[in-house]
Amino acid sequence: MDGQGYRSKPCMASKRKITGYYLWKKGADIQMKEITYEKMTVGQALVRFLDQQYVSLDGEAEKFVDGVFTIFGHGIVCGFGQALYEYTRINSKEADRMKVYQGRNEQGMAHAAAGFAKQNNRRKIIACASSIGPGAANMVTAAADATANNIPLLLFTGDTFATRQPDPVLQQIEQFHDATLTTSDAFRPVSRYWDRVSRPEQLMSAMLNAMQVLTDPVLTGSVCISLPQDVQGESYDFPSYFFEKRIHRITRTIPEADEIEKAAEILAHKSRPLIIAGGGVRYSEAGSSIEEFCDTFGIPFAETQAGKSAVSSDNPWNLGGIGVTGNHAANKLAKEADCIIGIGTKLSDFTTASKSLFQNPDVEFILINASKYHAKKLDATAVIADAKLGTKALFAALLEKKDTLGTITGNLPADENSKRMYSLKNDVQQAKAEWARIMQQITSTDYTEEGYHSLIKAKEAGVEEEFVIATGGILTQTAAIKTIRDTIEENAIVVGASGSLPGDLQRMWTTKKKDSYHMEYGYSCMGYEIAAAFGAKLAFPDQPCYAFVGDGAFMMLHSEIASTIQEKKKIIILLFDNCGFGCINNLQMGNGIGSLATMFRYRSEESGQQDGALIATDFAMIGRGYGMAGYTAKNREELQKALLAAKLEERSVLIDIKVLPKSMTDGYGAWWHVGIGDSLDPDIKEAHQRKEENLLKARRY
Ligand SMILES: Cc1ncc(C[n+]2csc(CCOP(=O)(O)OP(=O)(O)O)c2C)c(N)n1
Repeated sequence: MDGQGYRSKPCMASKRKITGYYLWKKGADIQMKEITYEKMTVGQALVRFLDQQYVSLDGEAEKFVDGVFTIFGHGIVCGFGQALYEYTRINSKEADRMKVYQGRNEQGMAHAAAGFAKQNNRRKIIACASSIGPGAANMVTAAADATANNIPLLLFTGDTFATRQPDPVLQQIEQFHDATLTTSDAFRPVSRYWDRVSRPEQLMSAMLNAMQVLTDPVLTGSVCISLPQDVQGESYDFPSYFFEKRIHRITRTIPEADEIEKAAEILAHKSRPLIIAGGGVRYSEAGSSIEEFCDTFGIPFAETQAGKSAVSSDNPWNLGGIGVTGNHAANKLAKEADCIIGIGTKLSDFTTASKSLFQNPDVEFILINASKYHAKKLDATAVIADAKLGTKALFAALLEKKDTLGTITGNLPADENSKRMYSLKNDVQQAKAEWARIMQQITSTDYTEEGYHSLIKAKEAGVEEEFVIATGGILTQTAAIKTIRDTIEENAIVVGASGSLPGDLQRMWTTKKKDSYHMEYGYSCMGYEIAAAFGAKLAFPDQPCYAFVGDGAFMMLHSEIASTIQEKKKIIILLFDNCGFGCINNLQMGNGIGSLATMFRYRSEESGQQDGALIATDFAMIGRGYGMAGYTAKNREELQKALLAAKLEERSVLIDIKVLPKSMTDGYGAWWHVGIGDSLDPDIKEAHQRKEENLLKARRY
């Protein structure tokens, strides 16, 4: 609403609808506007408010709240649930009316909502509503996940009675030292905004604050609004202006001229710069600005997990994934770079190789980020700005200095200094060619009884032979990924989060279509994959959606398969079964520790330990049990056939891919800092010493 207003007391003309006056200041004039107050419950007011929220980025307004995901239970089904029931029926003729989705597990449904928001580049959400107690507690993990990834997630937790009259209610914890504590309080540390609506009138400020946080590019994450169940059903005279259509503008922070000048001055004197494109590039839709920047100045760029697919892999300056899960080309150039320009990245330990990646003694950092917190990391020269506006401003400032630059190329005339740029171009091409050669090698190997060498060296003796006997699988994970990339649609959205797959995909996956790579690697939460693939499919029903998931993560959470069937939204689950928590087994054994509780083995009667035979699971049958099409692939041909058949299926599909343990990619020139202690065991001692040596190379902050 424009102008500033205040309201007079409502006159109690009618029991249901009452009117009052709103004094409206427009310029110098004071205008009087009649306003209506409507008596309704908190639940009814909330639903009506949600349906009137819109967002706009660069001027285009779109509806923000697509619907509500819920698993009803006590504390949510009567107040809010009743309101949803009424509202979605009354408005049933409207094309964009809010929908109600049925979850199967509260964590799963909240991940699906986060996947939906991420795939919509944070411009559309599905709110989630849970019952009190365990229903709410189940969403805590998903709340943390969304906050770590800066994804808007709006959660309503049903809560105990504000009046406390029936306490203790079913599922109430009852903390003796603090009567105000309930399960909803567990969301405080994982939410960007937290509130409890203990009186009906608090709903208004709570929801306005919630919207402001959800639509702020810097703050966005989880918002938890706790709704005591009695308050949801209480009535109040809500003013009509609470229900007016609101357009929340997603702001682009404009860079300060002096910050840009400082950054341009540093960059102008560098000859081996490297850009790191993070998630901010995706959300700000800065991909083409980065391309223009890199083409013009001859600067290569690398992708973080969240930044991948903002620019096509075909761009000659795109080196691909960087860091611990990065490839040879990106990590090589990162080590040599004399200037790192981080755009929209929070520089996680995976991106910086635990701050050890940048080894050029002259390296300086320029960080463009809408968040001051992230822009100031690594003691960088900060440009606090939206990724797109910051990149464009730096581009313009650098053009001004074109006569003194060492890296000019593209549309601009070459001069003496441009020789340095040419050497960089050669280096980029060479590094990429070397990585392509490695890729060719690692994707063309299958298991053979003799002469087979796994990429991961630290392993239990004979584990591959055992695996072949247990499952019949002879595929390597790397060959499977190549087969998938070669077979599936170019516009397929691939979703992942945990295990060894994000690493392999960041290194190996190539993208042509914008935003087709959907990786949750801020929290790397097992269980996100399938739920979020469903969310991505709800967001883009016309694009094929694939969930890349390990057997461990599948077993942890796959409940939303049932929701994909219910909504007739086809997803294809690519399940990589290596009979274990593979990446953790690698981490364990790679640090000199023996294999313990990371492979899926029977408990042996002789040893009393879980070191018996590998446990084979028929995951395709589980898929079929849900009503999906289920395929098993034990070699490349079977995998390719299954992928082609999956394309033709109308329903969701699960392909159970039996991939050899230890056949994922290993590190390519980047170290990851994990807390390995000293030990008398020689293997662990050696790992500890390696850590100490690497620590010497790492920056301290
Ligand atoms: C909810 C959750 N619990 C634990 C972890 C720690 N963790 C990360 S990867 C992983 C094992 C994943 O195994 P799997 O899904 O089979 O994938 P693989 O490593 O074999 O490719 C574990 C336990 C996590 N990331 N998320």
